[in-house]
Amino acid sequence: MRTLSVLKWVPPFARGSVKEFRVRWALEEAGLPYEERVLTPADQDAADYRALQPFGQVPVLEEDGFELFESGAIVLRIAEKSEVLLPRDERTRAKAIQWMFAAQTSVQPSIDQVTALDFFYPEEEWAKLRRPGAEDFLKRRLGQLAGRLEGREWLEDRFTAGDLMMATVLRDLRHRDFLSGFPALAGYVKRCEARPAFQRALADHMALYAEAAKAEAAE
Ligand SMILES: N[C@@H](CCC(=O)N[C@@H](CS)C(=O)NCC(=O)O)C(=O)O
Repeated sequence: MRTLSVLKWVPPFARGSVKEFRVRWALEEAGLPYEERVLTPADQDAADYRALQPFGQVPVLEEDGFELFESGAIVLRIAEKSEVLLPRDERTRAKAIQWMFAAQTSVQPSIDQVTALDFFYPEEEWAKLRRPGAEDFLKRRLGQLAGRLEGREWLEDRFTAGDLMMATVLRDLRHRDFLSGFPALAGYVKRCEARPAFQRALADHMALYAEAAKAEAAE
């Protein structure tokens, strides 16, 4: 029995970016079935959930009485069970794990700076002053990553969990057209999104919010 914690409601901009999504995608790539544990805000605050995830966040993956939080740690655990995500060769595995860390620590922060301004502080004066610097830094990072992907299909010689993590990070920019300035990145994200496992995971993730989306459209 395998259960993934998910949020009952998130605002429209977050749909498709909630950190449980990358775990769903990894589970689909690995062919591992799972059920959802759907959390309300009260569930997130409840002592039993805080015991599993001290910050009350998703995802938590529960597997046969073993619980793990942090999406990166969970994806790595799943990847260790599937050659689709982590090659057997020890050095090739290390490279894939290197990219998982790079996505979360070298790329994600530059994206988070911009998305925080866009989603949470769109009109604040201080945010308007901060935006050009944050965007310049982001474009520099994207340019460096695009350099790596120029002429390559994946970050290494084949798709791995490193690509899965990098693609979920880059997708956080889809509300703006940053990637169109970097064709190597835009094409890379499209290739990742075309994977059947990605499509299945996204459909299941978005199904959670289908009712809310209908109600919002009717407003
Ligand atoms: N570093 C954590 C971050 C998890 C996280 O930020 N989860 C968000 C959704 S994307 C969440 O649960 N937010 C609800 C909250 O903080 O109350 C991970 O990657 O698992």
